[in-house]
Amino acid sequence: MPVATSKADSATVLVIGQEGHGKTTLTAAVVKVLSTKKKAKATSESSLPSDPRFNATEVISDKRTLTFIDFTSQENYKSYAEEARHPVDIVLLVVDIEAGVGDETKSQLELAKPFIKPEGNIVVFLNKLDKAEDSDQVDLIELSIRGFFPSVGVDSEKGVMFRGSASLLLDSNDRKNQKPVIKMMECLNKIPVS
Ligand SMILES: Nc1nc2c(ncn2[C@@H]2O[C@H](COP(=O)(O)OP(=O)(O)OP(=O)(O)O)[C@@H](O)[C@H]2O)c(=O)[nH]1
Ligand SMILES: [Mg+2]
Repeated sequence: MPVATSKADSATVLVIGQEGHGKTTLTAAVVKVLSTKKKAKATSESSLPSDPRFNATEVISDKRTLTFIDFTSQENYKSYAEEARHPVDIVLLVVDIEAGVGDETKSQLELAKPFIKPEGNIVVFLNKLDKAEDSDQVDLIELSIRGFFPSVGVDSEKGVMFRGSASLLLDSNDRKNQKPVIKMMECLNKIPVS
Protein backbone atom coordinates (compact mmCIF):
# COMPACT_ATOMS: atom_id res chain seq x y z
CA MET A 1 0.00 0.00 0.00
CA PRO A 2 1.46 3.39 -0.95
CA VAL A 3 1.63 5.56 2.15
CA ALA A 4 1.60 9.33 2.35
CA THR A 5 5.02 10.60 3.43
CA SER A 6 5.45 14.36 2.93
CA LYS A 7 4.24 17.00 5.42
CA ALA A 8 1.45 18.12 3.08
CA ASP A 9 0.23 14.54 3.12
CA SER A 10 -0.40 14.44 6.82
CA ALA A 11 -2.84 16.36 8.97
CA THR A 12 -3.62 16.54 12.65
CA VAL A 13 -7.34 16.68 13.44
CA LEU A 14 -8.41 18.13 16.78
CA VAL A 15 -11.71 16.49 17.77
CA ILE A 16 -13.70 18.87 19.95
CA GLY A 17 -17.24 19.10 21.29
CA GLN A 18 -19.24 19.05 24.48
CA GLU A 19 -19.15 16.14 26.88
CA GLY A 20 -21.03 13.14 25.54
CA HIS A 21 -21.71 14.56 22.08
CA GLY A 22 -19.95 11.61 20.44
CA LYS A 23 -16.28 12.50 19.83
CA THR A 24 -14.93 9.09 20.83
CA THR A 25 -17.73 7.25 19.02
CA LEU A 26 -17.08 9.23 15.83
CA THR A 27 -13.34 8.47 16.02
CA ALA A 28 -14.16 4.77 16.40
CA ALA A 29 -16.60 5.05 13.47
CA VAL A 30 -13.83 6.49 11.29
CA VAL A 31 -11.61 3.54 12.17
CA LYS A 32 -14.41 1.06 11.40
CA VAL A 33 -15.18 2.59 8.02
CA LEU A 34 -11.56 2.70 6.97
CA SER A 35 -10.72 -0.77 8.19
CA THR A 36 -13.17 -2.07 5.60
CA LYS A 37 -11.28 -0.27 2.85
CA LYS A 38 -8.18 -1.96 1.47
CA LYS A 39 -6.41 1.34 0.94
CA ALA A 40 -6.36 2.46 4.53
CA LYS A 41 -5.32 1.28 7.93
CA ALA A 42 -5.79 2.70 11.41
CA THR A 43 -3.46 2.46 14.34
CA SER A 44 -3.42 3.72 17.89
CA GLU A 45 0.31 4.41 17.49
CA SER A 46 0.94 7.92 16.28
CA SER A 47 3.86 10.13 15.39
CA LEU A 48 2.75 12.67 18.02
CA PRO A 49 4.61 12.69 21.31
CA SER A 50 2.58 10.69 23.80
CA ASP A 51 0.39 12.90 25.97
CA PRO A 52 -1.92 11.58 28.71
CA ARG A 53 -4.49 14.26 27.87
CA PHE A 54 -5.65 12.57 24.67
CA ASN A 55 -5.81 9.38 22.66
CA ALA A 56 -4.34 9.70 19.20
CA THR A 57 -5.63 7.58 16.34
CA GLU A 58 -3.71 7.57 13.10
CA VAL A 59 -5.52 6.76 9.89
CA ILE A 60 -3.11 5.99 7.09
CA SER A 61 -4.21 5.95 3.47
CA ASP A 62 -2.79 6.67 0.04
CA LYS A 63 -4.38 10.14 0.29
CA ARG A 64 -3.12 11.44 3.61
CA THR A 65 -2.22 10.37 7.12
CA LEU A 66 -4.79 11.83 9.50
CA THR A 67 -4.11 11.88 13.22
CA PHE A 68 -7.28 12.31 15.32
CA ILE A 69 -6.76 13.80 18.76
CA ASP A 70 -9.57 12.75 21.12
CA PHE A 71 -9.30 14.26 24.60
CA THR A 72 -9.94 12.16 27.67
CA SER A 73 -11.70 15.04 29.45
CA GLN A 74 -12.88 18.60 28.91
CA GLU A 75 -10.21 19.82 31.37
CA ASN A 76 -7.55 18.16 29.22
CA TYR A 77 -8.89 19.84 26.09
CA LYS A 78 -8.85 23.19 27.89
CA SER A 79 -5.27 22.79 29.09
CA TYR A 80 -4.08 21.64 25.64
CA ALA A 81 -5.83 24.49 23.87
CA GLU A 82 -4.60 27.11 26.31
CA GLU A 83 -0.99 26.09 25.67
CA ALA A 84 -1.75 26.99 22.04
CA ARG A 85 1.58 25.73 20.78
CA HIS A 86 0.59 22.47 19.18
CA PRO A 87 0.52 21.72 15.48
CA VAL A 88 -3.14 21.36 14.52
CA ASP A 89 -4.30 21.39 10.89
CA ILE A 90 -8.03 20.77 11.12
CA VAL A 91 -10.63 21.34 13.85
CA LEU A 92 -13.46 18.78 13.89
CA LEU A 93 -16.42 19.89 16.00
CA VAL A 94 -18.86 17.14 16.99
CA VAL A 95 -22.35 18.33 17.95
CA ASP A 96 -25.16 16.20 19.37
CA ILE A 97 -28.19 17.48 17.50
CA GLU A 98 -30.54 16.23 20.20
CA ALA A 99 -28.77 18.30 22.88
CA GLY A 100 -28.46 21.20 20.45
CA VAL A 101 -26.08 24.12 20.66
CA GLY A 102 -25.62 26.92 23.11
CA ASP A 103 -22.95 28.94 24.84
CA GLU A 104 -21.01 25.77 25.59
CA THR A 105 -20.62 24.99 21.89
CA LYS A 106 -19.43 28.55 21.38
CA SER A 107 -16.88 28.14 24.21
CA GLN A 108 -15.63 24.90 22.64
CA LEU A 109 -14.93 26.78 19.42
CA GLU A 110 -13.40 29.77 21.17
CA LEU A 111 -10.92 27.52 22.97
CA ALA A 112 -9.88 26.19 19.55
CA LYS A 113 -9.36 29.70 18.18
CA PRO A 114 -5.53 29.44 18.12
CA PHE A 115 -5.87 26.53 15.68
CA ILE A 116 -8.59 27.93 13.44
CA LYS A 117 -7.61 29.52 10.14
CA PRO A 118 -9.70 32.17 8.36
CA GLU A 119 -9.66 29.98 5.23
CA GLY A 120 -11.99 27.69 7.17
CA ASN A 121 -10.21 24.57 8.45
CA ILE A 122 -13.33 23.72 10.48
CA VAL A 123 -15.38 20.62 9.84
CA VAL A 124 -18.57 19.96 11.81
CA PHE A 125 -20.17 16.57 12.33
CA LEU A 126 -23.81 16.93 13.37
CA ASN A 127 -24.13 13.69 15.29
CA LYS A 128 -27.00 11.55 16.64
CA LEU A 129 -29.07 12.11 13.53
CA ASP A 130 -31.14 9.08 14.60
CA LYS A 131 -32.56 11.33 17.32
CA ALA A 132 -33.48 14.24 15.04
CA GLU A 133 -37.14 15.20 14.98
CA ASP A 134 -36.93 16.49 11.41
CA SER A 135 -34.48 18.11 9.04
CA ASP A 136 -35.68 21.63 9.97
CA GLN A 137 -34.38 21.04 13.48
CA VAL A 138 -30.95 20.09 12.09
CA ASP A 139 -30.98 23.06 9.67
CA LEU A 140 -31.51 25.38 12.64
CA ILE A 141 -28.63 23.83 14.56
CA GLU A 142 -26.39 24.19 11.51
CA LEU A 143 -27.36 27.86 11.24
CA SER A 144 -26.60 28.56 14.88
CA ILE A 145 -23.18 26.93 14.61
CA ARG A 146 -22.41 29.01 11.52
CA GLY A 147 -23.47 32.03 13.58
CA PHE A 148 -20.57 31.30 15.96
CA PHE A 149 -17.93 31.17 13.21
CA PRO A 150 -17.28 34.94 13.01
CA SER A 151 -16.36 34.93 16.73
CA VAL A 152 -13.44 32.65 15.85
CA GLY A 153 -12.46 34.59 12.73
CA VAL A 154 -14.18 32.49 10.07
CA ASP A 155 -16.92 33.61 7.67
CA SER A 156 -20.19 31.93 8.51
CA GLU A 157 -20.49 30.25 5.11
CA LYS A 158 -17.06 28.57 5.43
CA GLY A 159 -16.49 25.21 7.08
CA VAL A 160 -18.12 22.00 5.98
CA MET A 161 -20.96 20.24 7.82
CA PHE A 162 -21.92 16.58 7.78
CA ARG A 163 -24.96 14.92 9.32
CA GLY A 164 -24.90 11.38 10.58
CA SER A 165 -25.01 8.94 13.41
CA ALA A 166 -21.68 7.64 14.68
CA SER A 167 -23.18 4.99 16.95
CA LEU A 168 -25.49 3.60 14.24
CA LEU A 169 -22.44 3.23 12.06
CA LEU A 170 -20.61 1.35 14.79
CA ASP A 171 -23.54 -0.91 15.58
CA SER A 172 -24.48 -1.98 12.06
CA ASN A 173 -22.99 -2.62 8.66
CA ASP A 174 -25.65 -0.64 6.80
CA ARG A 175 -23.79 1.35 4.14
CA LYS A 176 -26.31 4.20 4.46
CA ASN A 177 -24.89 4.95 7.93
CA GLN A 178 -21.33 4.95 6.61
CA LYS A 179 -21.90 7.53 3.89
CA PRO A 180 -21.59 10.74 5.98
CA VAL A 181 -18.36 9.50 7.59
CA ILE A 182 -16.91 8.49 4.21
CA LYS A 183 -17.80 11.96 2.85
CA MET A 184 -16.28 13.61 5.93
CA MET A 185 -13.04 11.63 5.45
CA GLU A 186 -12.88 12.73 1.80
CA CYS A 187 -13.19 16.31 3.02
CA LEU A 188 -10.52 15.88 5.72
CA ASN A 189 -8.18 14.49 3.07
CA LYS A 190 -8.59 17.62 0.93
CA ILE A 191 -8.39 20.55 3.36
CA PRO A 192 -5.12 22.35 2.61
CA VAL A 193 -2.46 22.15 5.32
CA SER A 194 0.59 24.38 5.52
N1 LIG B 1 -28.29 7.79 19.70
C1 LIG B 1 -27.01 8.02 19.46
N2 LIG B 1 -26.10 7.93 20.46
C2 LIG B 1 -24.82 8.19 20.16
C3 LIG B 1 -24.37 8.53 18.86
N3 LIG B 1 -23.04 8.73 18.90
C4 LIG B 1 -22.65 8.52 20.18
N4 LIG B 1 -23.71 8.19 20.93
C5 LIG B 1 -23.73 7.87 22.36
O1 LIG B 1 -23.45 9.04 23.11
C6 LIG B 1 -22.73 8.70 24.29
C7 LIG B 1 -21.47 9.55 24.38
O2 LIG B 1 -20.62 9.21 23.31
P1 LIG B 1 -19.04 9.45 23.39
O3 LIG B 1 -18.47 9.08 22.07
O4 LIG B 1 -18.46 8.78 24.59
O5 LIG B 1 -19.00 11.02 23.59
P2 LIG B 1 -17.72 11.93 23.87
O6 LIG B 1 -17.98 13.22 23.19
O7 LIG B 1 -16.47 11.21 23.50
O8 LIG B 1 -17.82 12.10 25.44
P3 LIG B 1 -16.69 12.66 26.45
O9 LIG B 1 -15.36 12.07 26.04
O10 LIG B 1 -17.16 12.17 27.79
O11 LIG B 1 -16.74 14.14 26.34
C8 LIG B 1 -22.44 7.21 24.21
O12 LIG B 1 -23.41 6.54 24.99
C9 LIG B 1 -22.62 6.89 22.73
O13 LIG B 1 -23.02 5.56 22.48
C10 LIG B 1 -25.34 8.60 17.82
O14 LIG B 1 -25.07 8.87 16.66
N5 LIG B 1 -26.64 8.34 18.18
MG1 LIG C 1 -14.75 10.77 24.64
